[in-house]
Parts: sequence; structure tokens; C-alpha cells
Amino acid sequence: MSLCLQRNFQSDRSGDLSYETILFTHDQGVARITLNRPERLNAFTNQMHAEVADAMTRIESDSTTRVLLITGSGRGFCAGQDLSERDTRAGRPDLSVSTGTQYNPLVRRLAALPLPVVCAVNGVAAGAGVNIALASDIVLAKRSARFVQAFSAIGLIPDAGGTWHLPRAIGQARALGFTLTGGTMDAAQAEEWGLIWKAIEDGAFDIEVDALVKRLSAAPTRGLAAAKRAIRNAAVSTLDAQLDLERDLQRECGWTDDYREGVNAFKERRVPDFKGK
Ligand code: T3D
Repeated sequence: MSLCLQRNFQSDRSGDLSYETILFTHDQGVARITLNRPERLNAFTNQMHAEVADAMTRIESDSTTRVLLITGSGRGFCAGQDLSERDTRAGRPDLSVSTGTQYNPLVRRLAALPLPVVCAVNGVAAGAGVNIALASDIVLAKRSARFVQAFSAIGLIPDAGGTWHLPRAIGQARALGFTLTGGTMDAAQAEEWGLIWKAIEDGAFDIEVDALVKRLSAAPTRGLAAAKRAIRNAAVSTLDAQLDLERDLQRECGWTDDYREGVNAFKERRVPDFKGK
């Protein structure tokens, strides 16, 4: 099945949304969510949260999807929460509502999605925008992109999983320094510190992103999903428990069609034709 859903996509399921703040396409196993409020550097509004959540539901229920790409339109990736939706004159907002019902579910869904999630950071990422990138499995960034730890400037903590992913990626000393000073990191430093997989020259960015998602969309999806699960689990596991998990996941991988295809292709000295099953 190959769907091509563009801006203002009108759902075929009753009660669903027309998308106005994201672009969503699905083609040849690649689902692509493009945050699309470029005039606000793709900051998250309630509507964007709802549309991303709806797109995630489509991805989760479509067995033909083999990789998810998240990116932004215009010069930014995502500036985190749209602060124009926060009326500080109207009293004290309960920010546990947005973190608990919008950001947290999204981060949980990205981490649990049994597919590789690639984040293409096409420009500045700030606040929760950084942390949504960190919740992805592979982060590529334009060399001109930057990561802005915007929370401390407005008296907040890094949410959307930031306090979990950041110290694990770059270590506690750097995570604290970056966070408490409200620092800005360029893409080259983010790569050097292990915050992201790779910084790419701007001119080569789209080509490299496309090549990566194409490669992942032709890979043994269930094996990749199992590897993702195991590596993500390691952060909260003991060696003993992790060895048991590896054993159990390897059993499941060994029962996939793609494992058989991979071994057969190796023996027959040909390129494997993985189906994601
Ligand atoms: O509230 C909750 O639900 C709790 C959860 C919070 C999660 C969070 O993400 S909190 C952090 C929120 N984000 C920020 O504080 C970032 C604010 N933005 C910036 O610091 C800067 O805009 C950037 C460093 C991201 C980029 O700077 P620069 O100089 O490249 O661009 P700019 O000129 O500041 O921004 C361009 C436009 O986008 C500008 O609008 P204008 O003047 O052209 O009409 C700016 O106001 C707008 N914009 C940027 N970020 C946001 C935003 N508008 C609303 N909300 C934003 N977050």
C-alpha cells in the first residue's frame, strides 16, 4: 500500500483531522512527518500535537511502514512549545497537563515504535524540539543547525524526556552545564559529544537523509525493531537481565522471514530482498 497524504489531508476515517500544521506522507515504506509552521520555527501548538498524534496512530496501524522520518519545514526544525499559547497574565498554568498528555505520550510512542525513527534536524531546535529529536533513534543534523537548551531561560526544566536522554547521551557534567547555562550547541559539537549520530554539510543533507531512510526501509525491520528495543532497554537493565532479553529477542528474530532471507542471500552470494516480516 502506498499512500501519499499532503497538507490539509482529509482523513478517510470519520472524526479524524485535516492536517494544517504538519505534512504527512507515506511512500514505499517511509512515513514522513514534517512539522510545518515555519513562521514560528515549527513550535508545537495544541493542534500540532493532535495532528502528530493522529499521524502516529496511522503509522502504528500500518504494517507497511518500515521507517519514520521526522523533520521540519523552513529554516528551523522545532522551537519547542509555542509560547504564544501560554497566557501568563491569566494565572498560573498547569504545565503538567501539556507534558503529561502531549509531550510524554509522543516521546513514549517514538521510543516504543517497532521501526527505526530518523530525525532530520534541518535547522534550529530549541526546548522540547531538542528533546523530540533525542527521542528518535538516529539524529542527523545540518551542519548549520543548532541545539538550544531554552528551558532555563524561562524557568523550566528540560521535559519531553530531556532529563533522561541528555545525560545518557553526553554525560552528567555536560548535561548539567548545557542545561543550567541554557547553552547553544552547534551540530558539529553535538556530533562530537554524541548527542546526535551525524552532522552533515547543508548541501548534502537532503541526499544523505533520503539515502538513510531508503536504506532503512529496505532493511530487516523486525530485526531492527528488536535491536532498538534491546539497546533502549539497556539503560534501565542489569547485564543479567539484558542477556535474557537478548536471548528472547534473538529467538524471535530467528523466526522471521527476513532472517531466513538474509542467511540464504549470504550463502547464495546475492543481495537480500527483505520484506520487513
Ligand atoms: O508549556 C508547556 O507546555 C511546557 C513544555 C514546554 C516545552 C518547551 O519547549 S519550553 C521551551 C519553549 N521554547 C523556547 O523557549 C524557544 C524560544 N525561541 C527561541 O529561543 C528562539 O526563537 C530560537 C533560539 C529558537 C531561534 O532564534 P532565532 O533568532 O533564529 O529566531 P527568532 O527570530 O527568535 O524566531 C523566529 C520567529 O519564531 C519569531 O517570530 P517573529 O518575531 O518573526 O514574528 C519568534 O517569535 C518565533 N518563535 C520562535 N520560537 C517560538 C516562537 N514563537 C512561539 N513560540 C516559540 N517557542
